[in-house]
Amino acid sequence: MKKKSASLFLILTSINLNAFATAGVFFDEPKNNAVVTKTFHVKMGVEGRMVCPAGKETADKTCGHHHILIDQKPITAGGIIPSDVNHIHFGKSQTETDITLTPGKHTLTLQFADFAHRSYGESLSKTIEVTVK
Ligand SMILES: [Cu+2]
Repeated sequence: MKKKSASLFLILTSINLNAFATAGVFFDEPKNNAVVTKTFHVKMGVEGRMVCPAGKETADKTCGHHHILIDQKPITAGGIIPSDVNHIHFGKSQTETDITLTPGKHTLTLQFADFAHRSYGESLSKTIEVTVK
């Protein structure tokens, strides 16, 4: 009997660790180092977390929304994401958008944050580089 509960505990623990380990955000489109036109389509993805609208208070830390930071670093966990031309919020749960940039190299950082736009930190961010023709 005792052995049985120990193995059940191990199974539950590994399930929890797996859920934690797979959480992350990614760009479906464009790919890293892609060459893009001045206006290009972006598809945002998240694994192990849920996309929820901003402004609706929830204690659920698996809930959040996407942000695209242009030529910026990820925001430290807990930091509020500014709202300006280089910090775009997708508070209506959007997962796709079009972005227009000037020619040359740019970085795009996808940053996940909670209902109050507080960053979930670098572990829930992803940075890629694109070259605009
Ligand atoms: Cu936001």
